[in-house]
Amino acid sequence: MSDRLQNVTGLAPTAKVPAYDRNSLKAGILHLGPGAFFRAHFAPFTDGALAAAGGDWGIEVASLRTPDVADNLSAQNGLYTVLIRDTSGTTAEVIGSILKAHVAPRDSAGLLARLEDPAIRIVSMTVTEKAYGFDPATGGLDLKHPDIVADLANRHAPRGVIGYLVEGLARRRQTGIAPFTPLSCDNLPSNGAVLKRLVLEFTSRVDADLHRWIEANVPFPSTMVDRITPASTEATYADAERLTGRTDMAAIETEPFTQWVIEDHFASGRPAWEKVRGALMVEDVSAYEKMKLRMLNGAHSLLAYLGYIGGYEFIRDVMDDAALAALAYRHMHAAARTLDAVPGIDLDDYANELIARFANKAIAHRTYQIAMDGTQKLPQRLLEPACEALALGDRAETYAIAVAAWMRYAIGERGNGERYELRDPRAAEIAALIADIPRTGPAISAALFTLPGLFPKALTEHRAWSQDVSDKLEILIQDDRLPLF
Ligand code: CS2
Repeated sequence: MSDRLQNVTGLAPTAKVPAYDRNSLKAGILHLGPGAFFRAHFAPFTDGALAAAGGDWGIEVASLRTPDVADNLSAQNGLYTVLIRDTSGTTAEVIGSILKAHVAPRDSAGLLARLEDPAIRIVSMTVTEKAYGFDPATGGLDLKHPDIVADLANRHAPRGVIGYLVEGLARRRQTGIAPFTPLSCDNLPSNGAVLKRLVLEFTSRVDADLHRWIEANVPFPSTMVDRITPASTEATYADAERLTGRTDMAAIETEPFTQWVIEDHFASGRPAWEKVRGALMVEDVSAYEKMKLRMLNGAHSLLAYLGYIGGYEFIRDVMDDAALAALAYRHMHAAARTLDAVPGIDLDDYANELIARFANKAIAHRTYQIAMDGTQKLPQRLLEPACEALALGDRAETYAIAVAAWMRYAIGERGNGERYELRDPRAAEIAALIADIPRTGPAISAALFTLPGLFPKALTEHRAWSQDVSDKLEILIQDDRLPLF
């Protein structure tokens, strides 16, 4: 094993290193949730902005739960490698924008002190859909979410995202410090607006003055984020070591494509992200967000559920099946019909580009990884656009296939009797709903349609469409070998 990656000198010439002096860099951003996606997207964009335009925009990160990533980053002075893979090979870039890593459950007071520091002007986050405490049924705060319950009861000692943001803003208001800009980078539609609503609903329950102050002073820009990032494996660490000459336990791998569309509303400045390839600053991000969630993520979920139950390990394998690749393409076009024009983007070109990205042979993106957290992903990816498609008079058949595939996956058992874990925050509820139900399309679909808050009435009460789901589920239960639809 080589030495640990700890500085940028003496690395193998195959590693690209930061083009700025890290020693004089000061932190301006605190990021919650330093998972693989953040390391493939936000941190490299910020690294690029630092190289292009400088500024005190180094990043401190904080894990709100498990310490592993933060500990690995700390052991490496914040440095880590991004491997960019495509069929022509793999390149390595060492990213220097992370300066420090915190572990919230170990030192909550330390994290709160960072939130109070006037030097921190942006608090960004990639915490996944399920961490926000968002209730898809109401669009507002989920008062049963464990973090929300805990943080409402004990707001000065938070543990969840909303609790930390609110306590950080409250302290700044109290000491007369300008607010930071909260910046959500998760795959939720209007993620900034959703975050604002959650923060305001939370504060309206605990502090009316703070509520008014946030409403008047804190911008919540929305963003559309995009870069396919499989979970790191032994192959990631081995290639990072080969290309940098150092052991790197925080290395990640990703695709060449990268895109970030950001609403340009910041309270106290931002890095020069617009100088980096793939970044676009806009007034309103919603058209881009809907396009990406419905065309990319919707098709991804469709392929992940069908692929996983059909025995395909990776999305690239699913794409090798001509019928499934054609289905993904058909779904993208169906999704495109629900979209308004997106400035500067031709939706046919976008669909073709997505098909090529999904098929990238160098990216080993597990269907099981994408299948995770279906109850948190289905609404914005599939259910809302399905309602709109039906309202437009479409049959919405590819949506019925996707929902049937999710339901087949939700049974938690392959045709050969092998069981697997659902990996969904509502897994226990799902299991209870279908425990004593016959394994048939009509019975399982009827049961899962009643999962509180998930399926809009416009779908469950649409006779032809819900029948279509039931029929397709019956076929998938009969035959895991993925009959052609
Ligand atoms: C995927 C996304 O895991 C998933 O649900 O659909 O993580 C997807 O890879 C990214 O949004 C691409 O930007």
